Amino acid sequence: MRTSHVYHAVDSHTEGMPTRVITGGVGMLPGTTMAERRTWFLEHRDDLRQLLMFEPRGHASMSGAILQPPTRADADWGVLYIEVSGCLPMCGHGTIGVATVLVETGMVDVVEPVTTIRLDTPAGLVVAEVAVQDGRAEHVTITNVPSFADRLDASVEVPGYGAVAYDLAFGGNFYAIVELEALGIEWREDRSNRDELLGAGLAIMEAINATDEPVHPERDDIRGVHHVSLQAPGSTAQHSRHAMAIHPGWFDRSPCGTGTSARMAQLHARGALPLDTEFINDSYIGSRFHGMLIAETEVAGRPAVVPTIRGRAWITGTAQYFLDPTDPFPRGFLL
Ligand code: PYC
Repeated sequence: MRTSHVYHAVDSHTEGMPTRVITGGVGMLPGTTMAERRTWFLEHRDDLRQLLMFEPRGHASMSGAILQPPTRADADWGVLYIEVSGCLPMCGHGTIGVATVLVETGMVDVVEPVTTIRLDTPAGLVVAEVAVQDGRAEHVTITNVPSFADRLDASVEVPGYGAVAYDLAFGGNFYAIVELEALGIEWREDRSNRDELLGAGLAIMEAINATDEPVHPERDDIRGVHHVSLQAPGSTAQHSRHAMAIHPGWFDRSPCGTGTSARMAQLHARGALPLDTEFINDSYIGSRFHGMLIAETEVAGRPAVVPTIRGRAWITGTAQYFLDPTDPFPRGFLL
């Protein structure tokens, strides 16, 4: 065995969606904020993201997080989200996975019944309250960054689908929210038409980005829509189900924490979801997050809300990932 680097990982899944938490081997990234570190990493170390996420160490729907020392005094850990698509500013399932790993490996001081962890993310400070019993992280509630509806009742011309009606909301990433019925696509419990759903989601995000790319009003490093939430028939402001199509071509297995935040911001802007009211969001595979809006706020003068998301994660293993100098795929690959 030969390796030029060893990367230490604790693998987990949050309601079905993997989070490979890199606990060692990367070192401290340059940057005075996690947003700067994200930009630096994308420019200089995208090879490392690909090594850790792509095949043969990962797969086409892989997701993870690199732990860092925080860049702000009020945070316990810094988090850089990595996935097959790039580096998200914020990831809800990833944060629930990170908080579970930090507690169950003793990387934070564990307090029962609730351990509070303050995470420095590229999108801002995110607080995770971990319900702990006998050392086990039972569930995690995150208080996400301010979320807002960017546009309601918008329409975009999508090749093959004509004019598609959508709402667009921000919950740490931008989400286009589309009713599946309006697209004329069936919801199938056996997911046998997943290619059709994915194709529609990718075509919609491409059309929106080409004609009216969203940009965060305070952060021009957060732009573009790479997630389309396809709402199942019967979804309501109390209980929704969706398939989350993600660039470049996969579905979130979890109910998507930032997507749930965006959905709640959309419903609130439509007057359908008041504060302090439970919202249940189910994923494409039927796993569940519980959400709640706890405050109203503003982002660059726009009405916004503060969402919380509750979900569960499980550690699935630990690993050391190697890169042999003769490995012909130092950046991995995707099929
Ligand atoms: O949980 O926020 C989330 C997320 C984003 C992409 C995949 N999961």
